[in-house]
Amino acid sequence: MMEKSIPIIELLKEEKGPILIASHENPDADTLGSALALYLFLKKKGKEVYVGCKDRVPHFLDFLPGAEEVIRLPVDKVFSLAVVVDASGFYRLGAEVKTFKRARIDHHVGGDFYGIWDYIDPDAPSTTALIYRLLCEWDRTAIDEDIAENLYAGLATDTGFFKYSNTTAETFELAKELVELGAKPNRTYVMFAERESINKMRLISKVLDTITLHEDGLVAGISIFDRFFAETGCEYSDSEGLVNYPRSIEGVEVAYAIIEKPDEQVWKVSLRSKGKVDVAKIAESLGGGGHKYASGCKIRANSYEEAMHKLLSAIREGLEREGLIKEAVSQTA
Ligand SMILES: [Mn+2]
Repeated sequence: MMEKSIPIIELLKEEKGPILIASHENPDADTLGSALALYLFLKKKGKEVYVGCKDRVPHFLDFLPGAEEVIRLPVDKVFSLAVVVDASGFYRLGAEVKTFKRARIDHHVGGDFYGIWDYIDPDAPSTTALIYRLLCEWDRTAIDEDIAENLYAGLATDTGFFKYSNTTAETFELAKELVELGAKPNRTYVMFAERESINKMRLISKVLDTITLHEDGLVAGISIFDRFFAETGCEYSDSEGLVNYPRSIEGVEVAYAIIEKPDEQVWKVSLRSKGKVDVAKIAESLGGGGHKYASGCKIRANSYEEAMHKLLSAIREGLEREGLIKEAVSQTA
């Protein structure tokens, strides 16, 4: 491999002050795995480093090495440098951070730019893939089992355990290297897929009752009302990944999950594409963002019906853009 210089490495190497590595709110394995891997590595390098997240580490991520060291944001401390990982900007932290310098490591398209130190590659299958590249350039021998486990967790989950269209030969190459460095694929899978609670099963049951098809079966979605959490003893984080149920239906191109968030007075939406439709564009038209195949946004509306109307209109426009359905005008003509 050619010698590359990644500016963020120089910035981190030179940093003498306190560093914060921050994951986005409602963390998933890629953001937290990235944050923890970088945190553990920098700690080994003798840096004064902290790893932070607005939310408590959810049950499904509590096995990630170093998870118990995550501090809850916001904090009073003023950092010299803060790095946000796997997020399109600091606004995705959901908490204020006091810092002199900001940087971003991410694989989302678009988003905020903080300077030449930002390390962004939308072609990377996961942000942990970028962190791995970065750590290899710095000192591959410092990547221990715990770091490898965090990196592997982000790679495995962001590729749907090597099933999604972002899975390439390079993804397996990377997975192979991480396994050689100590990641344990079976353990990771068991931790993610076989630690569900009975409450979560009851939540899934309620959510599956809401499955609806639209646009002649090209679109399917679920609605998750706030009362479902209280009724089943689940938390908001238990809704993570449920969008894969409507996605799994034959013929569906776009899947959505719409989740009531009364505390923020919004409806949170997750969008998934099976390949033909760019759901990042749909999310952007609603003020959100993401990748071509996975994106999200928040819809402000006075009622569920109003939120659904906004969402389905935006999805319809997305289908029209790809020529999957004819524009409404020509249909009525
Ligand atoms: Mn990611």
